[in-house]
Amino acid sequence: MATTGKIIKCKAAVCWGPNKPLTIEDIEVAPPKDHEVRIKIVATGICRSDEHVLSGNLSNIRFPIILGHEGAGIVESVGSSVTGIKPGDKVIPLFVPQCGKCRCCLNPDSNVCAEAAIGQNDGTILANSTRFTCKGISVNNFACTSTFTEYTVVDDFSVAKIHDDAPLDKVCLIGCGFTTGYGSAINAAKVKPGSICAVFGLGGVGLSVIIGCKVAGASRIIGIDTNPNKFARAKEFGATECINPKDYDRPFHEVLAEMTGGGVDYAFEVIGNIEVMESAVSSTYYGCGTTIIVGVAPTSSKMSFEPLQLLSGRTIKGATFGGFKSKDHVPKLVCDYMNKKFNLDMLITHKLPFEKINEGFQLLCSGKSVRTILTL
Ligand code: CND
Ligand code: ZN
Ligand code: ZN
Repeated sequence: MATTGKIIKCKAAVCWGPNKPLTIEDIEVAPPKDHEVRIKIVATGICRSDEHVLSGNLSNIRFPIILGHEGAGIVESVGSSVTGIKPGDKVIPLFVPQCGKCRCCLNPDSNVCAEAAIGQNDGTILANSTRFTCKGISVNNFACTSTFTEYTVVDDFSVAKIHDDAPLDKVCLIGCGFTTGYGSAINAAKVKPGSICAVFGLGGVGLSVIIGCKVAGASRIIGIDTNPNKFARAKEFGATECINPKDYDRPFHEVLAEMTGGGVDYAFEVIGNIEVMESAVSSTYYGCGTTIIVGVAPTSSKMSFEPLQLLSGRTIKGATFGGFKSKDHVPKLVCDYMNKKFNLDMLITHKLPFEKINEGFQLLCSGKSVRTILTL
């Protein structure tokens, strides 16, 4: 391509610090180095985890930064030593990389990657540097991906090649929301047929948990949200009933215990709220209930529970990206979507041009949207 090996000037939404609107800036994107891939982003979703950074909930972030971790695009150029990916390929950047070599990658029971620690904690990856510059200032990378930009550069272990015919404005949700929720039910919880599930939080990730619970054959899926406007869509996805904790003036786990003969088999926290996490644990059946923490809680916050709650057989666990090994599974999930094994189109409530990104965040914060897709 004409741009290969050159700096690309393009637009990006730069986050200069917490509690400030994103600003669309002219940035420069350096060419990919060894083992790196430069991607033209075509579509990206807005996930609550991006908003957690904007609102200052995640304090280990270095600014300025380009957020976004749920995108899809087309490879513009590749650095030396990159194999299996070439210019023109459709790809999904992976916020959980899969290097294939680290202790996590080599363990079939883990899906995180030791390489991600570099990117997530200090705002860089790419050999501890960044390829973004704005007004002469170097701008950090977010979650190994940074999709709120026309062009991004990622490591080759942080990108999956997908089917040539994949609709990028839909399958971008396989880059986070859909996969995170769906996998939390089928991989992390391993929901059993006939079981009772409770899903706390009915946003894009929570609705995807419902898809997974339904596929796994749960007999009851109880959707829980403080915003009753979320209930109709949750029922379309497969929730058998929906309830609002605000409608009760007693501990919510007591309400769920009464409804379910003592507690649910699986409780999913898909909000990022410590009190809800504690309530979710208490809502599970004492003898065998499992709680899956999916929501991202503020940095350094702590949840508490009585150890006795675990001695009777409860389990508490968490999952990132739904427990899927990213490079292996993202291409397959894209094909499954194209073969209509599941439908994620209903997660998309809004579409906006990239320049209206702040409007997209307002729709999320006001509870009006599930997923807004930005097109670039
Ligand atoms: P979104 O904000 O769309 O959904 C959250 C839902 O929770 C909304 O419908 C709210 O109305 C509801 N809610 C808020 N407070 C309460 C409450 N106290 N009780 C009941 N309901 C409430 O968020 P999302 O679906 O995009 O993301 C959900 C969480 O998942 C969020 O914390 C995000 O950061 C996290 C996440 C995790 C991962 C992972 O890999 N584990 C990846 N991406 C996002
Ligand atoms: Zn996400
Ligand atoms: Zn690894």
